Amino acid sequence: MTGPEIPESHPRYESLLTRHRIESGVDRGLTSRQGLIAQGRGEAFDYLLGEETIPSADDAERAAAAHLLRADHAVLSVNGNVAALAAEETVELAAVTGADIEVNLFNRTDARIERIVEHLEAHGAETVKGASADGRIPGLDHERAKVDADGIGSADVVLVPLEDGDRAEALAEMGTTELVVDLNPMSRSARSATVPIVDNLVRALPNMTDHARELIDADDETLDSIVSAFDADAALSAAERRIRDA
Ligand code: PTJ
Repeated sequence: MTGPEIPESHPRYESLLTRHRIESGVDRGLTSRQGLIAQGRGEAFDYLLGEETIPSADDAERAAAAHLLRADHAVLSVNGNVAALAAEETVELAAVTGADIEVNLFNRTDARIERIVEHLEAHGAETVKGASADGRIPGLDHERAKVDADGIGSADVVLVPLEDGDRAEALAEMGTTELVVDLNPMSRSARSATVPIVDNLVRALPNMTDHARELIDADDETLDSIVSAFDADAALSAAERRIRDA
């Protein structure tokens, strides 16, 4: 997976490894070619953030874990970049929090949905939604609006990593609590989120799983207090400050 050309001693080894995973995702028909562009944008922000989980992102990941644990019906949305970068980590977070997994693509094709479902199953997912597409996100054109009625269509909490701003806003307008992972604190996706997580997906998901494991026996009162103590505007400002001061 690493490719022989990346020595572990390289100072940006992790970043190059992540890039290689996206390339391989495109080659395997999991990731769209636009996913390469999204990756490049993400890398630039991650470089400025110091390629680490900043304290405000850790707080957001804890708040997101609390939301997932107290949800009636949580769904983790998976696109082509998420499948290539963090299939196993997604399956693990779903297992710990009891969330559903749904493949939900911006550039939707049935073939890519099918490949991503198989890829997630190969990484241990038992049920993966997204193929039936019998629900709609209101206010979007046909292909981008498709969701499963018993998945994202009826979820009270949805985790949407690396989402297009238009769709993130439309999802938020459905009244669902939206947890967004996006390295750009100025993106419309991050700004429309209940919990914006300004961190690389490859760090954010395992950290959310760690928080969820730690909170698994917490009572509703404790989870509610973590959720209400989280301040989305403060988290976005902290990330923007870190980038500007880089
Ligand atoms: O697989 P599909 O068809 O659903 O398409 C998915 C992409 C990602 C191509 C689509 O949603 C898209 O075009 O997204 P955008 O508008 O390019 O936005 C992607 C956002 O994610 C940008 O703000 C990037 O900075 C950010 N990003 C990229 N890589 C990561 C990331 N955020 C967190 N972790 C990353 N690894």
